[in-house]
Amino acid sequence: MTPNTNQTLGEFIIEHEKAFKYTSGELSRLINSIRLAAKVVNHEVNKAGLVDITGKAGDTNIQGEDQQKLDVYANNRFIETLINREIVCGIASEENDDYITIQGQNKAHDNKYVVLMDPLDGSSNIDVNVSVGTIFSIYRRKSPIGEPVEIDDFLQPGNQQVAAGYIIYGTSTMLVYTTGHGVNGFTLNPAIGTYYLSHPDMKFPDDGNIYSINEGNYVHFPQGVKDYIKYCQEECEEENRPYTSRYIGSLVSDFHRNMIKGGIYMYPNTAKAKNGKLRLLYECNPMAFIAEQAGGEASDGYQRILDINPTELHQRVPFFCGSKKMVEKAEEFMAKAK
Ligand code: AHM
Ligand code: MG
Repeated sequence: MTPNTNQTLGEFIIEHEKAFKYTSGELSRLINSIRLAAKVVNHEVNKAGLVDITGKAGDTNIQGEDQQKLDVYANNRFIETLINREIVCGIASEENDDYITIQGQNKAHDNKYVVLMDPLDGSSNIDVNVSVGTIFSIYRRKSPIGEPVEIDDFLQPGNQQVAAGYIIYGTSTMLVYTTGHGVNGFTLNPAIGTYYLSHPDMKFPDDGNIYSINEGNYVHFPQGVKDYIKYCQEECEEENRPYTSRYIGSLVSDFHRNMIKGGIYMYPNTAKAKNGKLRLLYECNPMAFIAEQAGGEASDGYQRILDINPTELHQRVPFFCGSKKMVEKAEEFMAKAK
């Protein structure tokens, strides 16, 4: 079927709800709620440069309202939207210590999905006008409907995800998501507030020549990563090496570029950070699900990210994600140096 680039995200969701026979439309409504909250957050992120004019974060503005830091703002907007629409039974966020239990109508715990999210990833980049993102991950609860959610509803391996996606607040704002049937990207037309299908069926090139890693941590990297970086930098005309190094320091942006152009993103464990920096539940699992759905791979250096059994909400994990051949090559170096 030729993709219809005039199709809006709303139309796409309805069409695919029919095609994939989502049971009750609940997942569609949930993605719709995320789409809505993302528009509100986008509006605020776009004004970030004006904060100094209207009052710094933490201050009170002219109307007497508190100016919030943007990551707190984004967190509140997503949580409020999901709670108000009574669309999920629980939320876990990188910004909250514990998960949130949500009661539906009549104080019943009758919704079936939980959402895990990083409401504004890479937020340290906002001050310098670099793209940031929201990452979300959706699971079906394991506890019985009608009961309050439990920690085990959130501690599910990534291979149980029903949907995952990200919003990139970039030169244009995009929402990219998967429900396990490929990956589609929608670009926001800010004039009318509508997302259009701009990147249908997104695919990671099988191989690539971009590597993204914070090389400032080089001396603390495991030997396998040092060896792989050396491989990336070596001359080899047939294999298009040396590769190009590109690191924005904003996971969503680095991932998005690599998915379009072909590349690998790495945040390994270091001598200082034994499990790396990124969070399994809010960052790595959703990005890994998207990567695999786009034909890429995601690993902790030795095993598939999506098969890791989480033990705690804010668990960190080393992350290697991108074009299949590149991730496999990095794993090869990790195994050799073990
Ligand atoms: P955050 O969730 O505190 O924003 O941290 C996650 C971010 C990623 O977006 C990015 O890839 C990474 O941290 C950059 O870390 P570093 O500055 O250590 O390279
Ligand atoms: Mg983050």
